[in-house]
Amino acid sequence: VKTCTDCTVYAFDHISICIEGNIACGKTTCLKYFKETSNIEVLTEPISKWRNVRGHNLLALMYQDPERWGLTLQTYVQLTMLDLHTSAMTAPVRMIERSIFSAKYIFVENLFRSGKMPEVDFAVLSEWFDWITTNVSIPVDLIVYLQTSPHTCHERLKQRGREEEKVIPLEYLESIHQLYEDWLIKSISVPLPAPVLVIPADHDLQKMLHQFEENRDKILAGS
Ligand code: DCM
Ligand code: MG
Repeated sequence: VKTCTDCTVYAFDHISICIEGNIACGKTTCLKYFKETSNIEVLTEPISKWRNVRGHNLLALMYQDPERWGLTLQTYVQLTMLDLHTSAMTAPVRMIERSIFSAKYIFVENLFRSGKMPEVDFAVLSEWFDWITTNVSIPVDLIVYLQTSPHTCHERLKQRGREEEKVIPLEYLESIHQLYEDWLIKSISVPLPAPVLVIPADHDLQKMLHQFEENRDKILAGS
């Protein structure tokens, strides 16, 4: 392992993997498994920041009134994800929960398409996103898609019982699912930043851990 302090040089022989999937699909379980069984850097979604921006719970505000707070949350999500992607790597392999890409292509897109985000808000977020992805290098080598049915996610969401998410109906998870499928499976409408490895994720924990084990070399090689 090289211990180089020059990040631009360092980044080239490093691997970044994004774990993608619907809300409560099992991303955290996947990240936890790899964190515990390998020597990689694991970056989880900065949800604690979204729940506490200088004392404001922006995630809760967004779920209570998406028309009013969608832009505010997604602007902050974009900033915090950019911060994750551009932070100096602490190991040769990095695994990130979601990405700045899914924030835009899935969550912002969903707010807009469902009529909960005014077109001008969508335009401003898109301008920011286009500027960032044109001017900042965000290397992604592999996307791991934990593919679930919306129904499974709905059950897991109820089980984990995150307060802000109690208002999420099955239809919301169905819309998010559809956007994920269009992006990562059908590859329509928006570009793919990296190749996709699909892992069926409706199974119980034991089977999921087994599948992570089976795919571990492929995943950690970023291919
Ligand atoms: N979330 C959001 N917008 C994003 C990313 C995430 O509204 N761009 C929300 C969806 C979930 C929570 O944050 O309520 C993340 O939880 P999970 O990792 O299980 O999807
Ligand atoms: Mg999570």
